[in-house]
Amino acid sequence: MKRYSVFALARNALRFGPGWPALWRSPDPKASYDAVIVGGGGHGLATACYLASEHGITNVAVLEKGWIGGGNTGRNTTIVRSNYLWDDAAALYEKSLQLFEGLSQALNFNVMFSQRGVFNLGHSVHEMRDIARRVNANRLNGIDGRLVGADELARLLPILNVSARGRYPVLGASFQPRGGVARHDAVAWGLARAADARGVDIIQNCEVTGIRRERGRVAGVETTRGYIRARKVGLVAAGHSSVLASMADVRLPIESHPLQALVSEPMKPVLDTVVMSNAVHAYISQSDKGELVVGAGIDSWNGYGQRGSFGTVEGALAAIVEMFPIFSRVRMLRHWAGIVDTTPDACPIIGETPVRGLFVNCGWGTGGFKATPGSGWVLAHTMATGEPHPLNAPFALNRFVTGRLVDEHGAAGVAH
Ligand code: FAD
Ligand code: PYC
Repeated sequence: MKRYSVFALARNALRFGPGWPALWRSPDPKASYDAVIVGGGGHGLATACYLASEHGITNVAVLEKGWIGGGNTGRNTTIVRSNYLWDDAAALYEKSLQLFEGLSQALNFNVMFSQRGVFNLGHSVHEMRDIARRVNANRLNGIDGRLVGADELARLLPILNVSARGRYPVLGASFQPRGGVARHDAVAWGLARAADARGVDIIQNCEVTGIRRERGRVAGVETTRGYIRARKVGLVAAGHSSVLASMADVRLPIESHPLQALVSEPMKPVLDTVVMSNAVHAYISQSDKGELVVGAGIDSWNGYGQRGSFGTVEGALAAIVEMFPIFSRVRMLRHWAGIVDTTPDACPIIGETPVRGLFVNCGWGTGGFKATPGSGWVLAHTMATGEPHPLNAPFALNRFVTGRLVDEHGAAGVAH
């Protein structure tokens, strides 16, 4: 087996050599497009991909100030699940999970979606009641999930410390078997390749620096590579959304916070599922390379530094070690942060802004990786037809005026 893979590697190296084919072109920007997407993360790429594949709109550019997937898409801990409390949010995340289930086939690109199940732990009677309520709501919505008690958890996860003497004893959990993880880079690369194949121009190192309007509607974007005209512009820039929207005098109820993660040295398989704990601000899975992937809660202050603070990861690791004493001597290799875009109800904002032709898709905060295909699906529909898709209609910007919020802080999975 080992010999085979070494030979296969050598054969491919010789076959492709330095001329390994690029997955997408690198065109110069055109003067004008039917639609411009600002932000080459997973959500922007998915939007462009579905604009082309589902709506036949192919004269599209994705403008990315850095490199494809270099924002939160390439910085997240890749957890995918759809166990949200309220019907509107559950439907949107469940659509995305279903798209994930067919994504490798649809893109002909292995996004390594691994449905290894996701546990959300409860550490108090109050939390267990919330978890039970969420599991019941999920089941009424046809979403898989069940409640697991501490005894069953101890059997399913023998390395988890369920002792009643812990500082935050584990009383039980919800379990979504269809949840899991996917390879974040592959999601971005597969979507980029599919969009490019349909004619979408993916333009990296192209920062949007201004948004021009004419008679109340969007006319185009100023960029570091010149002015580009477009009558439809989608802002899909996660933590930078409010900065971009302000270029068109649109005010978004978004706060940008660093969110951190870190990985350990690789080790033999020891954890075959995903474990999250909102109360202790920590979650963990094991990558296919064997690294433990650990995440923390947000840094509570606003910021744009993609570093994060030491105190936050120290707290997360203390919690991990209490829950998994077996990991107490594991060495952590590297850590980083991404800038997440949090909203007052922990739900996204998707739709047209008061500026005609200017759309936003943001506010996914700490939990938008799982939504990548679903978010692109609904924004593509909204931009193509000028009408929200039924799945994103509840997530319009004006809910912060009408007060029809969809509070998903409990299901968001990461403490805010
Ligand atoms: P991004 O991938 O950030 O893409 C936005 C792009 O816009 C960036 O590439 C940026 O460079 C570009 N941009 C910004 N300004 C401009 C400009 N002026 N001009 C041109 N381009 C611009 N979610 C989950 O579901 N599960 C998880 O396990 C999970 N874990 C996370 C862990 C961490 C540490 C972090 C930081 C986030 C996590 N998330 C998770 C959240 C998730 O990563 C994001 O919600 C999601 O990836 C957002 O995707 P996006 O495409 O909208 O944003
Ligand atoms: O939304 O599931 C989630 C999540 C896990 C880690 C960060 N976000």
